[in-house]
Amino acid sequence: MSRAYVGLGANLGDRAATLAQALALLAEQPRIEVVAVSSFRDTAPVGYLDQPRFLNAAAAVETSLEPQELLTALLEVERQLGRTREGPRYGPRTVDLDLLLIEGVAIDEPGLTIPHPRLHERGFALAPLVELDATIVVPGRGTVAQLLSGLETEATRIAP
Ligand code: PH2
Ligand code: MG
Ligand code: MG
Repeated sequence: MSRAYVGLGANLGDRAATLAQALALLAEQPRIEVVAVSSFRDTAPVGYLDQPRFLNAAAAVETSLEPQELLTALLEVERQLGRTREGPRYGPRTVDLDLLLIEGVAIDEPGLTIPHPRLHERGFALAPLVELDATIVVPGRGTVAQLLSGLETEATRIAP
């Protein structure tokens, strides 16, 4: 069994209902057990700014799936919730499930990079992970708590 962390986001429609449905569908997937869920956070959009605010969360899962199979299961949940992929990169979406981390796993292949390549710089992904377990390590970068506090320091610095 592997412990993995999934990031969830939504910024169209009833965001909280969508995240709740996504978590329920995730728990229904074969060989995936959802063991913890963070609170839902309202966050400012990152990367593509002209879009509604997001609701973000994270889930800890135990799985016997291989990484690529786990990714396929996340895409299946997105598909079940009617996710389409038109529109700009980083643009609005009814639901987004991202494979953020798998304990002890580093992969860099086309279509699958673990840890998620932008996790360390995204407060909306780090904050729910800190809530689940502040000691989670992003390989080569530090704990999620260290990474998040670095971002907050940057954001609140006034001078120089
Ligand atoms: N997801 C993105 C791009 N920007 N911003 C926030 N606040 N939350 C997201 O989940 C998000 C984003 C691409 O997946
Ligand atoms: Mg995403
Ligand atoms: Mg995604």
